[in-house]
Formats: sequence, structure tokens, C-alpha cells
Amino acid sequence: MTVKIGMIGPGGMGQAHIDRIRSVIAGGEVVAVSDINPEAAGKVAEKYGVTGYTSSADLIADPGVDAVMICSYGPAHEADVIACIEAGKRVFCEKPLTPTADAAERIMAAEAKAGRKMVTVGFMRRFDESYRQMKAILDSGEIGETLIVHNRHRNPTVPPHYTWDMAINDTGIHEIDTMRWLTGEEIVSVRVDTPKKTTKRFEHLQDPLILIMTTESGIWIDDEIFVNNQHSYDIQCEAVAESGTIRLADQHKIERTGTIGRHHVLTMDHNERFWGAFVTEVQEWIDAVARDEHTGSSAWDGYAAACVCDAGVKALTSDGAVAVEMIERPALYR
Ligand code: ISE
Repeated sequence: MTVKIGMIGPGGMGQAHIDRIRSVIAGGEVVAVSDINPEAAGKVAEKYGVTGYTSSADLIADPGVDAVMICSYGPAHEADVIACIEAGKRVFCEKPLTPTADAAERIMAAEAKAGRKMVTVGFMRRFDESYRQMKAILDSGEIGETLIVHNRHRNPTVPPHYTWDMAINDTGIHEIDTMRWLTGEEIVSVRVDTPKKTTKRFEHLQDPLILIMTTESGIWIDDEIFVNNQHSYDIQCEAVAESGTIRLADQHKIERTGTIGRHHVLTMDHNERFWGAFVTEVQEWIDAVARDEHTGSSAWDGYAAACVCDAGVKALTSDGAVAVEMIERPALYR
């Protein structure tokens, strides 16, 4: 079976997914796109030879669309995700699922009504081979209990529209989800430490900043978020356990030797660094849709990430740790 996919919001991220589906992913075909901007909708539809809509509702209602990918901007997600659930169509939604925890709760209510999990959130690091190897070793218990996890999330630069809260809501959200998945625990408190600021940033940003999170059992997690480092997309993670440590190795693809010495070529953005993870993520989603099953992170994961982000944003403007407030996990997600 070929899964016929409708794509809402085919901007940079959406088109990167379309290109992967057309080149290296099996079992799926993008048959329609929608963009509220008629010119953009027309251009992308023509580029890929698919149906173009200016209304996401029309795309979701299209009987030729089996499942939907949403890559529009966060505030538009809730209405479209709920419309997909109500139409009985499985949906892959890029992160963040919703910018607020309340909106994610409404999505969970729609799934509860449908009686099944239909939403997958695009947290791609769960599909990265090296993170998966780290998790397998930690889960095996071979090196004992995890005590501490150190993370670094660095970008060469960010655009002027990157607002002060995005360090947490748009960048740190990756570690927030990955740490919940890696440790298998909820994050219960968040603190933000603010080091000396780089001068090479937009005035409105605290850059870098350090998120300090703790989990239910007391695992201590730090995350250096530095989004104007001027040189590379640099993702690091090291877990310290009772009788060993495990960390992501350098993510270089080649090593170059010459008059400048020997060096690794660094990646410059998430598409380059996590190419393989994106491919696995979308492939697993399409395979699961074909089997009429759910895969990947759920609406609960989207909700939990939103709750931790809320606490993180509060912590950014207050002293000390902020407790994460969450509802009890509904039965569907246990
Ligand atoms: C962006 O939205 C991403 O998802 C990238 O992975 C992250 O590194 C970047 O900071 C975000 O703005």
C-alpha cells in the first residue's frame, strides 16, 4: 500500500520532508499541499506536481489523502491536528505540537474521544542512531543507574525573528523531549542560569543560557543553549551513570588532513546533522500508518514538552527552580 500524504505548511522543513519521501523513503507519496499563502501553495504544488490548497481543512477533507503531515507554524497546529483526528486521519505534526499546554490537552481530549493515538510529534532525535545506541545501553542497566546528563545545543546563528523565549520553546525543546525519552522519566523542575552574554547576538536574547532540569528520581540534567556560536551546529550529550559514562561521539562525516592540520568537518544545521534521523522518523511513521498503528512520540509527549517549556520560560524571568505542572497521564498514554 502506498500511503497518500497531504502536507500542510510546506515551507523549508516541509519541503525537506517531501524531498526525503520522494528520494529515499518507501511506501509514501505526497499528493497534496496546502499553504494559506496562495502564491506559495501554487508554487510548491507546481514544483512537485501535486494538488495545491489554500485551506488546510480542504486538504484534510480530500478523500485522496490518507494521512497528514503538518509543518506549519506552531499556533496553527491545534486546529489542524484536531481536524485530522476527527476525520480519522493519522497525523505527523512537527514540533512544537502546540505552543501552550492547554492546546495540547485539547488534542489529547480529541484522541480520547477517538479512542486511539493518532498523533505523532516530530521529535526526530528519538530516531537518531547514536542517541538510540545510548538509550539501549542505559536501558540495559549495564552501567547502572543514570545520575547526570550533560547536553550542549549550539547553532551558528539564528534569524532576527527568533524571540527570547525561543531558546527554550524552539531550541531547548529538543533536549526536553530527548531527556524524557532517554531517562524514561518526567522532568519535574527547571532552572535557567544566565552566563555572560556573547556580544554577537541580537540585543533581545540571553545567549548563551543554561537549563538545569531534574527528573522524578533526581537525575540532574544540564543543557547549554548557545544559538549564535558563529561556527557550527554542535549537538553533544553525555550521560553519567553509576559505573560508566556514555556520550554521543563527534558527528563528523569526514576527517580532513592538510596544511591546516587534521580536522573534522562540522555540520551547520539540523537537516544536515539529523538527516538520517529524519529519514528513519518519517519512514517509521509511514510504515506504521500503512499498518494502521501509532509510532513515535505521542500527544502526551507534546503536552509534557509544552509543560516543561512553560516552566523554563517562567524560570528565565525568575530566580530559582520552577516546578513543572502537569495533569495526571491519561490512560491512553500509559
Ligand atoms: C530549530 O527550530 C530547530 O529545530 C533546530 O534543531 C534547533 O537547533 C534550532 O535552534 C531551532 O531554532
